[in-house]
Amino acid sequence: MALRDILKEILAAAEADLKSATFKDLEQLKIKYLGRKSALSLALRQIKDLPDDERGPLGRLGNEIKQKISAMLEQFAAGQDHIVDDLDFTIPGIEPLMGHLHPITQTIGDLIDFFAGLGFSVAEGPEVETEEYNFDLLNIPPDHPARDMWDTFWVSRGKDSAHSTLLRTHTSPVQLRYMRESKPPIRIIAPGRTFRYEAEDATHSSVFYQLEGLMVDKGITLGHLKAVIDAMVKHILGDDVKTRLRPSYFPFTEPSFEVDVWFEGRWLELMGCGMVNPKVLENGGIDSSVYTGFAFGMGIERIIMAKYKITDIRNFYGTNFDFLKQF
Ligand code: FA5
Repeated sequence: MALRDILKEILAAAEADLKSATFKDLEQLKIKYLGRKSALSLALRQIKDLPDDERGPLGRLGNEIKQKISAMLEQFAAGQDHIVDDLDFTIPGIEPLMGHLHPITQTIGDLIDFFAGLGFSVAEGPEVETEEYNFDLLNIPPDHPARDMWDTFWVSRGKDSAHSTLLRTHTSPVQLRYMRESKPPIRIIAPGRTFRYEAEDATHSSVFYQLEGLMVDKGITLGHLKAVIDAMVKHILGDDVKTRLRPSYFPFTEPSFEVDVWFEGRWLELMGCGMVNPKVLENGGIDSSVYTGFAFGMGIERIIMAKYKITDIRNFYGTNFDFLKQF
């Protein structure tokens, strides 16, 4: 076959191949038509041996065909339709990293479920609280030394304690907010964030969570308080946990106690508790000659620390994924 016809056939074959090609054939077609060992390259090599009068026209034709095929391949490569045709968007990609609830949130959820089983519902109060609710109504007047214990972050100073605000130092103000809105029998828990201006260390954070509990009814005694706390602590820490009830003082309970748990060779304070001071019941609009009640306020991080043997509370507020991933 004459060289001219061979060249024309190569072009026709390239056009036909490209018509039925898909994107993944591109590399093979480049090799087939433009590669060093392609029919086109062989033909072009033969041209230089032709007599002078044929070499010129055939050389030009050969180059034109080569450029045409290159242009066709480039155009084909640029055709996005072919690329999209070949992509399967339903193939699963790299598995995304799944997050989960923070251990504090998990524990609050667990405690809400536990207390729901005992007939307690959940109450809430504001994190920016008035001085009146955080202190006065809880029987902590302005000159009371207990205020030093709960040195705090003030937000605004108003004309009186009802108009001065602070970041609440404990969840106990929720007791008053709830009592003033409802009548006994009362059975609530109030989990939430609390704030104290204090030096941080392995067991103290200036932002931490408490879970408040309040039960008010006729005939509530210290026995009820002990039974509820015992059941809660065993629910979280297991039946073998070693705890102690230690006499203490809070202006809003009488008598008052602290509950400690044995942790890493020492007693770790878990919560304060006691029988609601009659003055506080009256401040909540409840007749203290008819009703009695108990209350407690537990540090949520502390009970998680005891459960998982976490020795530094600051882990809860960091972004150390090795720590957080374990829960
Ligand atoms: C109170 O806050 C009382 N409102 C508790 C209470 C409620 C007593 C109802 C009686 C009746 P206290 O300051 O002891 O008490 O704090 C209670 C618990 O919060 C502590 O036992 C501890 O578990 C936790 N806690 C206190 N301060 C911190 C802190 N800086 N970081 C982490 N946890 C803390």
